[in-house]
Amino acid sequence: LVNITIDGQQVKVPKDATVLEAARGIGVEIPTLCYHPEHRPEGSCRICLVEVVGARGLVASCVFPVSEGMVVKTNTPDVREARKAVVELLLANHPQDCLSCQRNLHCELQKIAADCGIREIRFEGEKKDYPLDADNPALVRDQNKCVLCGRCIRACSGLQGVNVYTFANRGFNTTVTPAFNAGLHEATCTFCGQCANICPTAAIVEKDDTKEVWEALHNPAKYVVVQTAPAVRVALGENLGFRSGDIVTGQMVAALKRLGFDKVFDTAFSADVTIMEEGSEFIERLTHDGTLPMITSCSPGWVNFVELMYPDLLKHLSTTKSPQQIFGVLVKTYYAEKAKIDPQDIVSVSIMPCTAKKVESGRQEMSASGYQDVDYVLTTRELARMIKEAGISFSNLKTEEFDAPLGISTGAAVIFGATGGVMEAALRTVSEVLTGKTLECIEFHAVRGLEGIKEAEVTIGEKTIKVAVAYTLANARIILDKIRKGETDYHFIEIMACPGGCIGGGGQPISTSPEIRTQRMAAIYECDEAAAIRKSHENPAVKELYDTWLGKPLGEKSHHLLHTHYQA
Ligand code: HC0
Repeated sequence: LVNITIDGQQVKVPKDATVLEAARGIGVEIPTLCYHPEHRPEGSCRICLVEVVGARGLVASCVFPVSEGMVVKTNTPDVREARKAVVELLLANHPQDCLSCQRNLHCELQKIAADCGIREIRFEGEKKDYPLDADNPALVRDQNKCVLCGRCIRACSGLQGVNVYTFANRGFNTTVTPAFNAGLHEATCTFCGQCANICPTAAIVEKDDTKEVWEALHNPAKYVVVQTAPAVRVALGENLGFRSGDIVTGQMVAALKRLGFDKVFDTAFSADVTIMEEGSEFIERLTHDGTLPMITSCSPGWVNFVELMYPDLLKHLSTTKSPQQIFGVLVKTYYAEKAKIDPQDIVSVSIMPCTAKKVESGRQEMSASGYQDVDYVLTTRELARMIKEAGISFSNLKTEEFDAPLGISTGAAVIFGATGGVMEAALRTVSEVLTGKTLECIEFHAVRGLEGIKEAEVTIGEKTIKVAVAYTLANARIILDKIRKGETDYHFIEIMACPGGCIGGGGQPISTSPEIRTQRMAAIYECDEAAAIRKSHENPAVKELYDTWLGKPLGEKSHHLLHTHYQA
C-alpha cells in the first residue's frame, strides 16, 4: 500500500492502483469514456484529467499510477475547465440528435456532458458523414456517433479474441472499423454484441425490431406468441426500476400480456426439450464411439465462431437446435396442431439476452416447420423499451404465470441462462437416464461460478465423465486449440459466447460488470431452487410432447425438426 492524498483526504491504496481507481475507491467519481474496469486502460479520451502536484500539466488519471506521498486534486477550476473543453470538443463533432437516439437517457457521453455542467458548445466543430453499417440482422454501427474510446476494440479482441475492430486513419479521420472498412456482415463478426454492450454511445446498437413486433401485435389476423429466454427474467428489471439480480418473471409475463401477445410461453420449456435431445445425443456418442468431446451448440455467437474460425471441429458440436429454435419449430407444428391454428397466421417472437439470436433465427435451415420458425427476436433492452412505450407501470404489475403447455418448465432449464447451467441440466438428466437411479444430489457445484474455464469429473454409474465449461470466445479458443492438438480427454463441453453465459449477453441491460453478473447468476440459481420440478426429463409438458407427438428423443420426427447442421 502507499499513502496518498486525494482532495484533502489521506488514504492508503494498493501500490499498483491508478489515480482513477484510488479516487473511485473513496467515492470520488472522475468522469471518463474510454476507461472500463474490465479492460486495460488506454487514456485515450482525456476526460479523466486531474491535477497531481508536481506533475507537468494535468494528467489522465486512468493511466497515471499512484506513488507514495502523491497529492491529487480532482476538482480545481483548471481541472473542471479542461474536462469541459474536452467534452465540448467531442460534442462539437457529435450528432445532436440525442432526443431521438436509441441511447437517449442511457448514453455515457450525454451523462458526462450533463455532469460536467455543459450549457454551450464553444467550438464550431465539423460533423462526420459516414454511412450506417446496417446490412446484418443483429447490430447497427453508426461511426458518426463513435467517440473513439476503443472499448469495442478491447471487448472484441481481449474478451472474445475475435479482433473484428481496429482504429483506421489519422486525426479527424480516425475511425473504428473492421478491416478494409467492411460491414460487419463481411467481417469475421460472431454478432455476440459485446461491442454494443460496452459502447458508451449509440455507435453500436442492436438492430431494433420493435416496429415489426408492434405491427404484428396490432394485426388482428395474426396470432402472436412470445417466448422468453431464461436470462431475461433476472435482468429486465434493471431497465424498469428494479435492482440487478431482482427476479421479475411474473411482472415480465404480465407486461407481455398487456402488450397484447396472445400467448406468453417460456424458452425454458424448449430448453427442457433440448436436454432430452442433447442428453440422448451425448449418451449415443458416448456408448457408440461417436465424436467426443461433444460440445453444446445453443449459444449462436459461439456457433458462428466455430463456423468462421474452427470449421474442422464442427463435428464436435451437438446437432441439437438451441431452445429458441426448438421452441420456434414446435410452436408452428405441435402447438399449431394442438390449438388448431393455421401456422401461417402465427407470428413467433422471442425475447433474448442476445444479439446473435437475431442472426440464428434467420438462418436458412431454421424453417423446418415450413415457415421461418422464429419470426422476430427482441433483446432484453428492446422489450424494456416496448414496455415503457406502452406506458406500463412495470413495478406495479401483479405477477402472472406463463401459459400452458409451452410455458411449463423446470429449474434445470432456467439455469441455462448462467455459465455451467446447460452442463448441469444435462448431467441431471444423463445421470438418471444412464443409471436408471434417482440422483441423491442434483446440484453440480463444480460446474457453477464465474471462472472462465471450469473442469470437473463426474461419476455416472461405472463411468467417469470429464467435462469442461467455458465462456467468452477467447476462452473457447483455448479449449478448441487443445482439441485440435489432441491434448484433451474431455467427454462433454459447454461453451457460451458471453461473459458469465447469457446473463452477460450482448442484448442485456447496459452496463454489466462482474458484480452485476454475480447478482444475475445468484437469481438464476434462486429460480432453480424455487422450482417445483428441477430435472428436464420430469417436465410433464415435455413428457406429453414425446408421448403424444414426437415419439422418442432422436426419433425420426426429432431428427427432422429438432436437429440441425452447420456450415463450414
Ligand atoms: Fe440463452 Fe438459451 S440459455 S442461449 O444462454 O441453450 O440467448 O438466457 O435463451 O436458445 O434456453 C440466450 C439465455 C437462451 C437458447 C435457452 C440455450
